Amino acid sequence: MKGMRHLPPEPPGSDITAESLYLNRRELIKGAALFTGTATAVGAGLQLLSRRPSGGDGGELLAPPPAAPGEAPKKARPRGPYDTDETPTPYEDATTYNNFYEFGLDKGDPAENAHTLKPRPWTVVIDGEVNKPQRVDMDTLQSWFPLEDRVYRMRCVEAWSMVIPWMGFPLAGLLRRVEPTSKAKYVAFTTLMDPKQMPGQKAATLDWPYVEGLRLDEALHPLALLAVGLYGKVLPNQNGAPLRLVVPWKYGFKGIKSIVRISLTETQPPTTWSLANRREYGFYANVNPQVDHPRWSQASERRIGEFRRRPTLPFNGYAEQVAGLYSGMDLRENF
Ligand SMILES: Nc1nc2c(c(=O)[nH]1)N[C@H]1C(S)=C(S)[C@@H](COP(=O)(O)O)O[C@H]1N2
Ligand SMILES: [Mo]
Repeated sequence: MKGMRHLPPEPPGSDITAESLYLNRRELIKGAALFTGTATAVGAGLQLLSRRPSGGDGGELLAPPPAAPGEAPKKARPRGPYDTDETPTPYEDATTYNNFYEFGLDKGDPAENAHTLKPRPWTVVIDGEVNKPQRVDMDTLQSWFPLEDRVYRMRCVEAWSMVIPWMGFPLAGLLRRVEPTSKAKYVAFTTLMDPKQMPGQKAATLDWPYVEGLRLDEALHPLALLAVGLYGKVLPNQNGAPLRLVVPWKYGFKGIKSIVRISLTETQPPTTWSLANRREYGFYANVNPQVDHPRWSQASERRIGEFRRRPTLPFNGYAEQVAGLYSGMDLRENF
């Protein structure tokens, strides 16, 4: 129903502040032990998740458990060229404070409701402007690529942020495998459409299924990741199991969850939040502290677990790697 469209698609500034303050208080109570625990759980996950049997219930532990208090921390893998050394957000927060409107509009809804999603068996279609279209089982797709750990900042357009240790493989590897034709200029992504598994799709909050897109050169950038896990575990349903996009220099809504289709196209594909409100959400959605959202400032953000707001960085701190993709473009125009 079009009448829903003028509702604020994402919570206005006042709600953001209130929710984040609540989380900050909880973090204080839980104390610092959890932080070190999640940080050490990140390493070693690569090999473990690679040889994991099929089927993910989201709770399956794929890395050694974090060191107990007093125990020497497990040796972490060396930091890769794309990793931030910032402290990962506690697992508990990254998996209970989510945006996944297919399961409800409140941050706690996805963790509570996403058990109805069945991430296996799962088929992914890769088609459009490619020489080798595929219709492939998720486990087969995953077996094509070695899994990598990537610790990325994530900045939601609502002005909160997290640091998440993902596991996945570069989108570029998949795209090269299917051989884009010379006509391919964009990559379009589609989330599962199934109101039985995703009850939020029964409501007209957004145009379903959720769709997203990237320009082909953006999609080929080594930072663009298809994630199948986080914190050394299989991706929980609420985080977009079994396959979700991560583009850390863009606002979080570009990171489409529970992907069933990846299509290469000649023209710029529609994207869900631009369809909902094209004045507020553009196609590019690069993190940009100089271009405010019409209803709130993007100059700073609240890192979940911290008290003070911190300045938001151009391209979410990845300018050195990605700014060249946009040379000559007006980033106010193409927000
Ligand atoms: N299919 C789908 N993908 C989605 C969303 C959604 O509602 N549906 N929300 C987006 C938004 S706004 C954000 S900030 C991130 C949140 O990812 P996380 O819950 O894993 O932190 O997912 C993005 N991907
Ligand atoms: Mo978001």
